[in-house]
Amino acid sequence: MSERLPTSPAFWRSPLRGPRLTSLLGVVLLAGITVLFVTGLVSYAAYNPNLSPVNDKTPDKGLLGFYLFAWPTDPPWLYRLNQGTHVTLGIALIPVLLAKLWSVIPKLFELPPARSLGHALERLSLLVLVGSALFEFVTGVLNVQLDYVFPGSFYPLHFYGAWVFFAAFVAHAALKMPTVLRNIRRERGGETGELVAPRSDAPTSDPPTVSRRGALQFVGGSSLFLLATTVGQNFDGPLRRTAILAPHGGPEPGSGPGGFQINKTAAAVGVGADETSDEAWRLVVEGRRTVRLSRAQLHELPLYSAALPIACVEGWSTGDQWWRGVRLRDLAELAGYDRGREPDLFVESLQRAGSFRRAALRDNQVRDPRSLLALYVNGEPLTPDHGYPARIIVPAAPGVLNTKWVSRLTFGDL
Ligand SMILES: Nc1nc2c(c(=O)[nH]1)N[C@H]1C(S)=C(S)[C@@H](COP(=O)(O)O)O[C@H]1N2
Ligand SMILES: [Mo]
Repeated sequence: MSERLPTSPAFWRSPLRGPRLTSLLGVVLLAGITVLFVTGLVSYAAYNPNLSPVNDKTPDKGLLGFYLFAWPTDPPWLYRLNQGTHVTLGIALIPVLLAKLWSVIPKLFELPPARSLGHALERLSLLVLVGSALFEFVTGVLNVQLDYVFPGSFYPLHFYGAWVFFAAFVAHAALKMPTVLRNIRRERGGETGELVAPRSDAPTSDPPTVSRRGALQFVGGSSLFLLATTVGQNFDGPLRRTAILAPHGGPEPGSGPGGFQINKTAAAVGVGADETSDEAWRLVVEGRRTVRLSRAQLHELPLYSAALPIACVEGWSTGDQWWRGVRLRDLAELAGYDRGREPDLFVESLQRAGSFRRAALRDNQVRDPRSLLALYVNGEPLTPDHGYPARIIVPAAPGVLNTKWVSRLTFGDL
């Protein structure tokens, strides 16, 4: 067999590639990806997907939706922590994933394709594993960096991809665990950076250009670099500016009461002053009865304050902002629902096109006294970019449910 073909073991000449490296990287990924999977499922539940078809256009999750639960409103930083962990960890694991793929590349090209049925299944599961892992990392990063480039919706793609991946991952980890443990125990000598004798699966290695320890340090260093340049997007002030690799989700917000991160500006979604002025804008509240309110009339209702963050699915979040406005449960009462019997809520924005102009909230979110139709933030009227004249803010909810430029609230069971 020619040495120039990738199907020949001799084609892959790095002596670093070997069971110990593969196993160490595998253990790191086992732990990291388990956290990614769990925080991902939790994040999906936070999005109220089964208040369909409003929040998710592919309502029928069937069996895979078995675990969905009503997302709580406490603690208020719940989504912020969950999503910050999911995105930051996912980005930091990229070098580990790439190194792991590099370390097993020869296996993907092995000939003959299958020696037995068992071997065929193992290779098939490896293909599914590699394919779906790449799919999840690529869709996740694209979503964060390029702002929902997907046809249809990102959520079902990433959600189904995660389940395909996890099935292959569990099978793979179970099959490989005995080998992993053996490799890590047997080759302790490798820890000093010495290379153990060439193995039979790397018969014609080139001389090493870095030690195995050097390679691991490179991978770990790359991970730490990504972590250090991403994690700042979860904080305010100078720390936020360290997030040089994170997309800032919009223009620099500047300073002052509205000086915190903006997802989409009013200009970007075509919401103009002609529609938001006090003369033009009316809030329509529907339910058992319909009420139309101007901004001045909203001020005749009791106003309350709540300190709550904005936490985006893309992994950035702000610290607590001081919101002030009308309680959603008071508006439910205006729409004819008794206190304590608040229904779900469908929210619509002035925005006419694009994503996130509508969202559905669950009854427990409507009932929480901190859930507001906010008119003010940090002591000033909302800025146009943060949703003037009125926006939703709900404790612990993903940013995407906090609709800006609200025009209509429809109370009722969804
Ligand atoms: N009408 C409307 N509301 C919206 C959005 C939008 O694009 N249009 N973006 C949502 C998303 S994804 C987030 S993270 C928050 C961001 O709020 P902020 O821009 O005030 O920080 O607003 C939400 N509300
Ligand atoms: Mo968002």
